[in-house]
Amino acid sequence: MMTLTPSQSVPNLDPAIESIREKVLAGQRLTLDDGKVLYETRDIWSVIELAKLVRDRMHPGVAYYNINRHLNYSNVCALACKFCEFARKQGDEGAYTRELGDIKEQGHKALESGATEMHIVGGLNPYLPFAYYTDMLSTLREIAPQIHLKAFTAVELVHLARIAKAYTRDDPKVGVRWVLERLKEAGLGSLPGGGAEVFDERVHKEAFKTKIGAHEWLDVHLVAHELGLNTNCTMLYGHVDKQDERLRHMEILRRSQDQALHRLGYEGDADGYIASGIVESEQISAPVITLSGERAVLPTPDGINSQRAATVKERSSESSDKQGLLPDGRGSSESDQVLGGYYQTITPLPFFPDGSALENLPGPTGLENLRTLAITRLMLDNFPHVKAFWIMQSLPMAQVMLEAGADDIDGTVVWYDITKAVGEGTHQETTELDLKRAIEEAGYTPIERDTLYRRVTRDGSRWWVGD
Ligand code: V47
Repeated sequence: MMTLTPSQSVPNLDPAIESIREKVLAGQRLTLDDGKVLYETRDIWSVIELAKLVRDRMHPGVAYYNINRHLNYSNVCALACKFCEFARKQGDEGAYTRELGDIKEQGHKALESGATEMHIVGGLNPYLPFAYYTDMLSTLREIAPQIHLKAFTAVELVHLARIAKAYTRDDPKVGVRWVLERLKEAGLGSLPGGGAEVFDERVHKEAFKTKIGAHEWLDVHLVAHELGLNTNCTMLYGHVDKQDERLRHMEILRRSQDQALHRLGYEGDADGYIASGIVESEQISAPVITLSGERAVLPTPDGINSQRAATVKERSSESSDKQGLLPDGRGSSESDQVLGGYYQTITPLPFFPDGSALENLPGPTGLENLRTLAITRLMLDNFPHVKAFWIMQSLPMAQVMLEAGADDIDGTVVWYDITKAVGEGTHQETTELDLKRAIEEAGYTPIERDTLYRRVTRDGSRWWVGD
């Protein structure tokens, strides 16, 4: 037998990864035990390589970015989540609430800067009436009808149902539906993914016990999907959470996406892997739907690309593998339809301890961030996109993230008040040139997208969706 000297040996090559590699190549759903292996292996580069393989299969050769503005309308918040450094009580130093005039100005600035999206979130301000929110949206809609308004996290929407007196304990979904319908009429285009944190009762109690829990967060997104609104989601990790709790968070989200995609007509695998012992996901009856295999057709808001779907149908008749396919008759040019109502993207958010009540904790390291991102890409096999939010990672790190599972960088941002990786103050801006340079240098073609991941084309100050 030949013995390898240390310099000839290949470090960190873990045979336990091999069975996972086979599943990934076959586009099969990974189990929570697989996730555990991915977290525990010393061979982090294989984890990253697998995530890149999936990311490249879903988005060959390209990475997305968008030109947007974040707007935090108020930091006054009734809650006191331990991880949050953003919230203030009314009258505290630094507490603010933007007047409608100020919001109008932000709308004009967004318009002038060519932004395609405004991302609007704030604290649970008990002093603002429901009309403030509908006025905010309709004012922005009037100023800039072309700009997509992605606004309000699930916890804000439950708060809005309460202040609008539409909330009932028996079925919170009813009040949330009423609120979302009003906001949609006022111009709401989609929901951001904030406030999910980590879906786990222990973490919830320890870090954000007065905030809504997993059930309510999921219900809000379910109602939004039923109303045809696309939504995003997040995972705020690296505080009091443990790795197995993150994996369960991912399982709950992918089951929730199974449900959304099934409603849109996707077939799936009725015998696919479903983790046991997780109340939130066991209640979901949809089959397992994966989109990470070679033949999967990603959902788009314009319906399924008919040419690609036809190829898929042809191939599917040759094969019994039906994962992630639309049933017959969907996706033909006659039946192309708007396919709203699913999760578009997950943004993993590393915890920043500074200024929070958990400031004694160290926060996650760079390798932990890359590993968690890669595992997120691998576990969330039915999420079309994984986003690198450079504000919380830095732009150089966001570039590295494109190699480890991310396919999208959010965005030009301009002002951001919640938390940030580098720099002081709320001015957090990068240019389109910097985003494109970061993407190109990583070996991808940059594609400017709108909020719904449609290609944006520009001619001077004009922009439109499509080529
Ligand atoms: O909801 C709060 C998190 C979120 C801290 O959907 C913290 O497209 C780290 O949700 N350290 C806001 N994170 C950001 C967010 C987001 C960002 C970009 C894109 C999208 C999208 C969503 O930040 C909050 C909370 O989960 N957060 N405090 C902290 N100390």
